[in-house]
Amino acid sequence: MAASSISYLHVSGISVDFSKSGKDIKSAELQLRGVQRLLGSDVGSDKTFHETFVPPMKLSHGDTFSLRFLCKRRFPWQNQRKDIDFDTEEVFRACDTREKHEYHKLHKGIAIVLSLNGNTSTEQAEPSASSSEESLELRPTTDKIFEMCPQFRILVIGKTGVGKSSLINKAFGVNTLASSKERGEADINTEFISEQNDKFVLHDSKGFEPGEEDNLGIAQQFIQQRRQMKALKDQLHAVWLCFEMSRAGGRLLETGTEEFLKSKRDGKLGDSAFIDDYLAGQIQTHPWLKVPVVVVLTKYDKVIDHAGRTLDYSTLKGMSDDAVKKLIKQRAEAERDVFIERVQKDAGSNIPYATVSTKDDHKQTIAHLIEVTEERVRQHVASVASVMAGVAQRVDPKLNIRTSIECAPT
Ligand SMILES: Nc1nc2c(ncn2[C@@H]2O[C@H](COP(=O)(O)OP(=O)(O)OP(=O)(O)O)[C@@H](O)[C@H]2O)c(=O)[nH]1
Ligand SMILES: [Mg+2]
Repeated sequence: MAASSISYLHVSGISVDFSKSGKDIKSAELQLRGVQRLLGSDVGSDKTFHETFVPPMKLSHGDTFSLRFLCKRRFPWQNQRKDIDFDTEEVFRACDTREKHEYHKLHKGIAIVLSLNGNTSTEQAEPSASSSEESLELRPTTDKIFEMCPQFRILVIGKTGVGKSSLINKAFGVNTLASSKERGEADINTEFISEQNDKFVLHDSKGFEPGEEDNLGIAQQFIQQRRQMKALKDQLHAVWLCFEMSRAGGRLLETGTEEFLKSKRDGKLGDSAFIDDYLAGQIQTHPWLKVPVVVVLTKYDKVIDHAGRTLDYSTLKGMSDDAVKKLIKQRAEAERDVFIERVQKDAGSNIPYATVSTKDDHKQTIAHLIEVTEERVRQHVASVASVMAGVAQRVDPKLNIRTSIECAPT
């Protein structure tokens, strides 16, 4: 079968081996058609990591597809980013010629293997079918999150007008939220329950604006209280920390936000000194304590608009529309990277993030945020299950101390 007859490929996984590169990679980011995926949460001492994509990522001809590595250096300020571009057509050809559907790439000693779904080679481009499939693929789906959580409880933090309600509406398809308290009394403890989906519970915090510093302590205490609740349905399954880049750009983050991110990085979101005494050293790494915070950069369409409006048109002569679009995208991404680097300075480089827009032509950004969130929720639910199993077994005394502290009611 000729490569040109393959309309798209499914990329179902990636393996990276950097043991022979002399580099120390701490995380990676895969970019496909402007959608990013964080990789490397399991970077092992053997200097390899693997990631499986469920559902697989769809790769079409002409897609921009790249991998970015963040490498550790001796000093944090020497951290380095390395970008590797994939030649999409080469990936298609590899799938066509290899018996095993894999694409291998070696870049300065870093061995990368993409697993490609074997059943894609005979799929024929059918314009109407492929466009409906496209919209299906891009339709954000939160089904898996609701399957994992008997009740999905999310805390959304962000300034007034940042786009929290619009985002919740788009992502979860809920727009009428009944409050557990009388109007006017709403605070972070108020449960907003969706009238369309009673498995969805929202807690809202207006962020840590100057003059509202108390909100930081309140949010930390709230997260701590929820973490210690025994029933999975009462726990907090995700925190979305929302920023509007176009408004925050150029300024430093508010002190409260910085502190929140630092406390997240240090595993200290509400941890008591009592736990610190007992678990010194282990606390940072225990997954139970990894409050699933995702940094959400809202209204990304405005960042793209701004990047377009501020182009120097005299330099664009002779460029195709596609080349100009690519340039605008690169400028927007550069702005995003500056912002994210600032956030990572406080939160650590492994903080997951997503850029979103609620505009209809940016649906894939919401789908990506849901994917990132789903991954974190899965880790959280699995760690709760393992701690509960530890309590039930009462085998390992060290584990017992840890689990009984963690499960203790407030
Ligand atoms: N351009 C653009 N506008 C957006 C986007 N999301 C929301 N908005 C607009 O931003 C304004 C504020 O959005 P909301 O969703 O009400 O913001 P909020 O964070 O819930 O605000 P509070 O409830 O006051 O805390 C509305 O006019 C929205 O239409 C987006 O992705 N792009
Ligand atoms: Mg709102």
